[in-house]
Amino acid sequence: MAETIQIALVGNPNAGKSSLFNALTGLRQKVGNFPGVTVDKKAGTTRLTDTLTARVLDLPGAYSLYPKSDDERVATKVLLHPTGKDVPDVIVVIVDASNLKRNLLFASQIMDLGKPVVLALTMMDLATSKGITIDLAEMERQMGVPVVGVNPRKGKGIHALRKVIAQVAETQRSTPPRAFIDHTEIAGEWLPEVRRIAEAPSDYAALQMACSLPDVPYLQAAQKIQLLALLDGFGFSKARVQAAEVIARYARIDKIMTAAVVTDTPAQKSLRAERIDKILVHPLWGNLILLLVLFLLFQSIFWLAEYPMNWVESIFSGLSGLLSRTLPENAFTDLLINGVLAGISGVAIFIPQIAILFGFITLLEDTGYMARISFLTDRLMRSVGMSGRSVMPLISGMACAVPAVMAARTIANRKERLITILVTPLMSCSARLPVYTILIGLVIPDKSFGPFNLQGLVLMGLYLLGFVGALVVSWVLSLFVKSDGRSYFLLELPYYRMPRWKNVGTTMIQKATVFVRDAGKVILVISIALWALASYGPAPKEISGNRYIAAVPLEASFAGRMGHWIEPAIKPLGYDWKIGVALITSFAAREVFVGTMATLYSVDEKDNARQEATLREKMAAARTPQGRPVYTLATGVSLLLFYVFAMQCMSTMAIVKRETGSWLLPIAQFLYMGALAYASAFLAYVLLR
Ligand SMILES: Nc1nc2c(ncn2[C@@H]2O[C@H](COP(=O)(O)OP(=O)(O)OP(=O)(O)O)[C@@H](O)[C@H]2O)c(=O)[nH]1
Ligand SMILES: [Mg+2]
Repeated sequence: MAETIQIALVGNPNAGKSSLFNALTGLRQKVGNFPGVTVDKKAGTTRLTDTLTARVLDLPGAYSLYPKSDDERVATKVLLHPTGKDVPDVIVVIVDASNLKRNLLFASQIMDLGKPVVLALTMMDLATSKGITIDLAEMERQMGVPVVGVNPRKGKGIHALRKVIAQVAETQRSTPPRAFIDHTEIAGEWLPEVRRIAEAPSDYAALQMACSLPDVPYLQAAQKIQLLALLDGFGFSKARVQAAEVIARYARIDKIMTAAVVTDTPAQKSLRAERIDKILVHPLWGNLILLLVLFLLFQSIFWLAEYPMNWVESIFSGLSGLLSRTLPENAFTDLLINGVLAGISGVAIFIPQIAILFGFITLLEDTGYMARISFLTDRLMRSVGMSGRSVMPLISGMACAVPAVMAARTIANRKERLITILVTPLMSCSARLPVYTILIGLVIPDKSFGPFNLQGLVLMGLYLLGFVGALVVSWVLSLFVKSDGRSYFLLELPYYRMPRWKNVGTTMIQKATVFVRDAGKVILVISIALWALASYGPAPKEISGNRYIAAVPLEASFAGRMGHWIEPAIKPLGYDWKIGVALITSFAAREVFVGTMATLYSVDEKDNARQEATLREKMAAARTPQGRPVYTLATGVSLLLFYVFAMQCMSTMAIVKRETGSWLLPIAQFLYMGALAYASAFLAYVLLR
């Protein structure tokens, strides 16, 4: 049987760790061109040789062994914890060759922990175009650990890396003969004593521990007390030791670079990037371009998606027609067509739009533009109590709030992080898109003014509204949440890179599939339940014997009664009882609204000629008992606003609980968003009626 070792991929943010992880394991961990893409650890396996396999751990990026934010903490925990299932046998440090000096700082700290280390140099292509030549053999001699050049984007050097890792694992040869710097010199006489008490595996591990006290999770309280007293006696100053450490490391790194690195002509590539950035992060032009980019995004969600959406729509209505003609007429057929198929088709239609949305976001991330957006908006964000770091969570909230809330881990300041988590679900996520589209199609005329399509503009308006809502709420919260010190915003602007079109394509397909699968599961369950609730109802008093009867009119069914039950609460917003049912079911997830509507209208009209009409046609034809259209401008806008603001997503609440450790925040979020939703929907209905 093959032996299995454990390897950890660590390094600075945006150095290519996840790309390398994907190249090694064949998995598809998210990759993007900005620091802080990965915020949690992820494991995969790779075969190193015929007899050796490895469990590979992809980790969030970190700048040093002294973590400042939660994502960095995930990485350093794996490096420093002496026990646990993630303890690596070999550490692979990913070093960005185009940013060698800063990357080597972290690498040298890791080497001094005393574990077998391999350096994998990525971005060699970028370094070359910046005029940097690295002598890998000399580098290896100088560093005292194996150095391998790789390009995970192109799959180059991966085989060599596997072999080196296997050799290191088998011979343990790469524990460097001596430490990178002289720790006794920068520390003090306390070092051996600290090492003994803390049972640290190396001098540097002991020094690192001393500088991190009392925040060292794997030490016992008694050890900590002993250590603190000891250090106190020696007049230990953390700031002085850390400064001395960095100076000593850079001094040696400078020597190594003089020996192994040649830099000629000033970099063409970086000059070009600077010129582009002069415009793209310019206070005026930069913001105008940003607006234009967002505008194109929303217009194209309508333009590009229109045809594929029509195809999907006609496929499903054709299928439903075919099934109802060929299958025998019984309750099962009814369930299949009016419950399941109707519910699924309701969401499936939105696959093209969701794919386009994800494609666009991937493009922004892949090219490096996303980091520019956070740079541009830092001032705005700061003025409302967040920081430029909050922009990445907010923008990825346009796709889905669940990963977005996790992305807030990169925010080191606690206050800014909490506020960001609280307001991120206000960003319009892809699950709202189906609701927006169907309601916009119903109540907003399909008119164009020159290049502007009215429906596209309204859609953009809804997204902007969510964003503005997030800013306003953040500002209000910042008055209440206590701050733990001033924060500063440091973000590297990554190089511009050509997007990898294959990545954009696969992300579109993958995300659309996940959306259909996840939404499909919920909708399947809910639409079956709903079909039963909508098709059956309590028996009227005059029929005795049977307690429930089938084929009641929809209004008299269980679902109908449920809708009527909450009608008093939603009447002031202009909603009828069918919308009421959809509101209730979509508290599980927003897109369920469309599935519910599809099932309700399908059950309601199963015996008449409109059976094969699309959901939108059925909704457009819906009338109140007084004979007026249900979906007027007032009702439509009111409902749109409700969906902009309401927290209708169990998954988001669960993830907020996990990230903050208590139910307090998700409940607060649910309440404030609900109040905002109800108030704005009410106002819109009253004003537009
Ligand atoms: N030119 C070039 N680009 C690369 C190379 N390796 C990775 N990239 C690109 O670098 C960017 C960052 O890659 P990731 O794999 O997401 O980096 P990461 O280290 O996981 O980043 P975080 O998770 O944010 O810490 C992506 O745009 C990759 O396509 C390389 O060798 N050359
Ligand atoms: Mg990553």
